Amino acid sequence: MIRAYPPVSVFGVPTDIGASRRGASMGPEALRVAGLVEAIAARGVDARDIGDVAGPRNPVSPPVDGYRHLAEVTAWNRAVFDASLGELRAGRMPIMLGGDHCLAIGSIAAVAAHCRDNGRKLRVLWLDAHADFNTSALTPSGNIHGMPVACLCGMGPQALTTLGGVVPAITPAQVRQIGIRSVDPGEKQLVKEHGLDIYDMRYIDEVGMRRTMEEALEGVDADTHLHVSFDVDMLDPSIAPGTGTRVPGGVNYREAQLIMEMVADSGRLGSLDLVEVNPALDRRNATAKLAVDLVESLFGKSTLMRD
Ligand code: 6HN
Ligand code: MN
Ligand code: MN
Ligand code: MN
Repeated sequence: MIRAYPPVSVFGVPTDIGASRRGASMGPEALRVAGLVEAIAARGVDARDIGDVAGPRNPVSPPVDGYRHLAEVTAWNRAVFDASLGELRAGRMPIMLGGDHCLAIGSIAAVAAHCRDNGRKLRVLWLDAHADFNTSALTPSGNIHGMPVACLCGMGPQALTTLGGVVPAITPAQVRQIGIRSVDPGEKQLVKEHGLDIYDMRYIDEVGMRRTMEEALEGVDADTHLHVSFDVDMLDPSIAPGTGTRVPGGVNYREAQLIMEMVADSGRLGSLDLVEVNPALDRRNATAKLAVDLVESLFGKSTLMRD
């Protein structure tokens, strides 16, 4: 299948500011070393590495009022918002290399703003072991990488919920979560209240990844911008050990490929986050290499004879 992709701009966000485990700050370099930009270019896409955005150092301090490093998280997310929106306005597809998952607040707020400006629909595929729907009152850790979906849906500190100007940036109805298997007790309640659409591991076990993806992509049409937010801890830790919050029982290699292949087939991929790669916990860059392999599929490389 021949598909045309818009030109791509890859940028790194070297910080672990939203996590308590250090090391995701090294994710962008690990992904570059694994050949991410070259792999996308090899798909016939105009792919450019525009370097890293900058932000404050990690002060490694305890949570205050339920948030760890709120001021620094805000600064990093402003930088991500600006970079993402700049690339979108230039007609390019932003690929944000984290960094931890709190950075999706900035990238998705930018995508939402861009979709509003252009009258496009937005669908967010949240690929993760976690729902990332905590609030300061519910969080067991104070880590803001456990809160981005809630923040984007208008629940969170004002500095983060207002990042893109319009509050909420997105609604739960625009989100589909896949691979989920670790949700905190209070978070579970909030997820139910807001009707977040979650395809958890049990659902994937029972109906299979093909039907899961068909359902997650239902309604995606020519007017839809598809944003994929890929937290590598969605993958089973046996194939993706290099990440800070590993949960057993994750998505296997073939299921992950199928996710990416079906997104590619939709032809609607508009932006991507690649987050939570932690080289300090990895084995010979295996997790970054696997992420690159999956991104190739996202850009239409099929393991079958469909190229
Ligand atoms: N991630 N639910 C846990 C917390 O601390 O809120 C884990 C969050 C992990 C976040 O992996 O992006
Ligand atoms: Mn996450
Ligand atoms: Mn996660
Ligand atoms: Mn592949």
